[in-house]
Amino acid sequence: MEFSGRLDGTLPRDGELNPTLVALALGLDAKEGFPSPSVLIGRPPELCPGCGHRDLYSALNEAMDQYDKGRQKVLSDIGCYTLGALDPFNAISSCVDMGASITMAKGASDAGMEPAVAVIGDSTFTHSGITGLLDAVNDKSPITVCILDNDTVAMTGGQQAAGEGKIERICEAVGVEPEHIRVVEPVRRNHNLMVETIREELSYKGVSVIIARRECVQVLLATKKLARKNK
Ligand SMILES: Cc1ncc(C[n+]2csc(CCOP(=O)(O)OP(=O)(O)O)c2C)c(N)n1
Ligand code: SF4
Repeated sequence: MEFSGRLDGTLPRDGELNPTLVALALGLDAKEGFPSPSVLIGRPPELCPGCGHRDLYSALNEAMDQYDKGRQKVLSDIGCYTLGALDPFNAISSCVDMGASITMAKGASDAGMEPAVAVIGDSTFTHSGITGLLDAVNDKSPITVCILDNDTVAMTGGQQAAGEGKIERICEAVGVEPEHIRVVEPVRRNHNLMVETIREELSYKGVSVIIARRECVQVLLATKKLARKNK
């Protein structure tokens, strides 16, 4: 049998595969960006229904409403929460690498952006966000860091998060003042409370951390399913 792919040059040897590259490799017309656009409806990825990231972004957007949208950017990172860059939220403006959100927010703050906000997942924070937070604390930079703590590494399949049960203590250990480490539960009924909390911390001229903590819905469902199976 004959195989085509990366080795014979049908596909590029490096980088991610996307629908256009796959369409071209299959000999389909990729001009429309996707094979057979007449039978397939574009379905951009989105946060799961019920995901806590949704509630945090709704509150963050409302809290940020009072600032100039053209000038104001929310720096973010890679994880499920990156989907907050898309409709209907359009809440974040960057995703560079794991941990860049905090250092970018600090840099933006140094350059005069106010408020400077970073959004980062709990696993990304423990991977390489802590050093940026320490830097911001040392420089007393006025930044607000939202740590979206869903108790897992959701985007890569639900592995155990390295910072489980330790996020507040880590923030305190690098020097964030305890009264500016705020924990919220991102659920719809807490919307107004979250908006208020975020607004308070956006106006604080120092480092603040808002931890939005609610378990990933998919992990919760999988755990429940497993528990039922093992009964
Ligand atoms: C250096 C590096 N290692 C691993 C990955 C793969 N990766 C993508 S997102 C992610 C973590 C996401 O977890 P979290 O920040 O908790 O966000 P969640 O998906 O749970 O919302 C990882 C490990 C990566 N993008 N870069
Ligand atoms: S897998 Fe979990 S964290 Fe990711 S979008 Fe779905 S509910 Fe949210």
